[in-house]
Amino acid sequence: MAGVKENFIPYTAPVYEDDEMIKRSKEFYEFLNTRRSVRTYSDKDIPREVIENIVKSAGTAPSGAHKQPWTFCIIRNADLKKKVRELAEEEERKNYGGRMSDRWLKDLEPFGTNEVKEFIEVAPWVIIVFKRSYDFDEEGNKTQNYYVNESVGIASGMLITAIHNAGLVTLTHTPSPMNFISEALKRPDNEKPFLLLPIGYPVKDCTVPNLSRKSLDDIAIFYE
Ligand code: IYR
Repeated sequence: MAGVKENFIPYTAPVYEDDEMIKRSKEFYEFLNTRRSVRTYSDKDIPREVIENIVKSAGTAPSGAHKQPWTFCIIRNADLKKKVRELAEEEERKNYGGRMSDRWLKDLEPFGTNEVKEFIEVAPWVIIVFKRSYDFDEEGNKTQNYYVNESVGIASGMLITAIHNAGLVTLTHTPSPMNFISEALKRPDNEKPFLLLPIGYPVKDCTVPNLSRKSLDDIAIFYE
């Protein structure tokens, strides 16, 4: 039949009245606005099922041609966390010790970051998000993925949101270069490390930098 596409199924999204929509969107914003990047973690464990649900949430992200070009490496093993920490710190020592420009180091001063990445070892779980630059079909031929950075960036945002929703905290750590992680986790050549996120509870008496967020006027332009 004209206009009916094969392989399509009916879909209905939840629908709310305007008042309810305003309330829900406001509450969700207020909830997300309580999220902070946390650098100091408690070692209190989190059930694996929570981590599984968080990662499944990230896996609902849209992706170019629905290729889902991501792999989430999820580490609880203490030896592996220690190894990743050591290797990350080795790279970060080079970054903070000269690879980053003076201006960059100055921009980071308010956050008090440095080459010490204790959170990788202390947080009960560490997720390393990999992007799959390409894939393989059943015959082993290379297949293409599309908008890989956009897709994996969106999935990572949803991962962070799911972590916050569970009442847990995280931080996006970007050790650079990250090739050491591929080796440590024995990942294949088509996967490239994208982000490292510790997941846990904040340490008791945790503090975060006193930051403010840009206002709506600063981030949005309406064309009505
Ligand atoms: N990758 C380093 C440095 C760093 C860079 C930025 I931009 C930050 O917002 C925070 C840190 C690190 O993870 O320490």
